[in-house]
Formats: sequence, structure tokens, C-alpha cells
Amino acid sequence: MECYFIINYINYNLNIKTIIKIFKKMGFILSKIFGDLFSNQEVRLLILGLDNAGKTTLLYQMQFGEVKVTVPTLGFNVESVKYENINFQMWDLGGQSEIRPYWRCYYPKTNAVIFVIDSSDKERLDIAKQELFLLLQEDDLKGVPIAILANKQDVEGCLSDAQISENMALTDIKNRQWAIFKTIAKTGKGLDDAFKWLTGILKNNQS
Ligand code: G3D
Ligand code: MG
Repeated sequence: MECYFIINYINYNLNIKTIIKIFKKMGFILSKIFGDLFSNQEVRLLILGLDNAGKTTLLYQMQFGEVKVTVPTLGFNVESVKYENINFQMWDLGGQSEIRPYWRCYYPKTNAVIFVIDSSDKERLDIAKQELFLLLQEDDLKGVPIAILANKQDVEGCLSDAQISENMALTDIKNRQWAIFKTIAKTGKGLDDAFKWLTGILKNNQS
């Protein structure tokens, strides 16, 4: 898995030092904040979005353990990483309405959702919007904070966070705390802002 990551990232002209720096930085943030927050408890984060949005890239960007890909009989891939007490679970949304009921198995006890959007995929923004608003109606995800990532900000001609916010009518989200962040999952840019925001919210909700 590590080899895959490194080979993948060398293709993007990131040198080893940069990769280690990103790893260390993310690790510090995650272990420090989540460790302080939920010292004995498990934290469950769901990373969701349409296929190709950049979820797996994000997961690799943050990972310190092994990403386990499971192909359950339910018919969809779940990638998961456990890092200290943080449990990341990830799968692709969209185009699989018949298995949607099974996603609910993963909703209970979720602390936060990260919804990843490919900012350069203007054609499927409507589908992403539909999926997002379906999620927001789930009882088991009631009140769960959501960080929306306007990913692939390095792609020329991509939509800005403001444009995504407007096209997806994000200001209609009234039933929970949410925020949108500009990210480049490929390099890790913007991820720490999203995690800092999320952990700040969780901390407030705990106290
Ligand atoms: P998914 O898990 O949501 O389906 P992936 O998406 O993480 O597999 O990413 C899909 C493709 O988008 C990958 O390209 C990945 O490298 C690319 N990608 C992810 N994040 C970014 C980003 O911030 N910027 C750019 N330019 N590309 C990104 P490949 O070519 O490997 O399929
Ligand atoms: Mg993936």
C-alpha cells in the first residue's frame, strides 16, 4: 500500500521529503486533536462523494496504517483506515440506488461527514447535490457536522468554492453545521483547514 502511494505521488513530481512532511503534518494534527478530543472513544468519520471526486486520494494522503478495501456482499467497496482512535470509512455515492439502503448500516455513531466534490466535474454537480441532500435527510446522520471539500482546485477552469456553494444551494443546509473548503487532495492542500474546522466543531459539541 505504501509503495502504491509513493509511486503514485512520484508521478505527480512530489519528492519524498514533501511526502514525509505532509504525512507528519497530517499525523500531528489528527493525533493531537482527535486524541485530545476523544481519548478513549472511537471517532467515526465518513468520507463520501461521487466516484472520482478524490476520496481515495484523500484517504491515502492521511493514512498511516493500511487502507483496507473490503468488497462486502452488499455490493460496494468500503475503504477504511484506522489511525489511533480515528476510524475513517469511505465509499462512493451515486448510480447505485438499489444498494443505498445498505449504506445506512454505516451511519449510526458517525461523528462527522466529509463530502468530497470534484470541482472540475461541472456535469455531475447536480448529481452530487442530489446525493448530498439525500444524506442530509438520513435520521442516523441527524445533526452530524459536514465538511464539504471543493476538491481538485488545481484543475484549470474548475468551479470555485463560492460557485459550488451557489450551484449546490449549500446555504439551504440548516439542520447542522457545515462549511466548504478548497482542497487539492493530491498535494494535501486545504485538508488541514477542513480537519481543524471539523475538530473544533466536535470539541464544542462535546463540551
Ligand atoms: P474517488 O476515490 O473519489 O473515486 P480518487 O477518487 O481518489 O480515486 O481520485 C480520482 C482521480 O482524481 C485520480 O486520478 C486522482 O489522482 C485525481 N485527484 C484526486 N484529487 C485530486 C486533486 O486535488 N487534483 C487533481 N488534479 N486530481 C486529483 P487518476 O488519474 O489517478 O485516476
Ligand atoms: Mg475511491
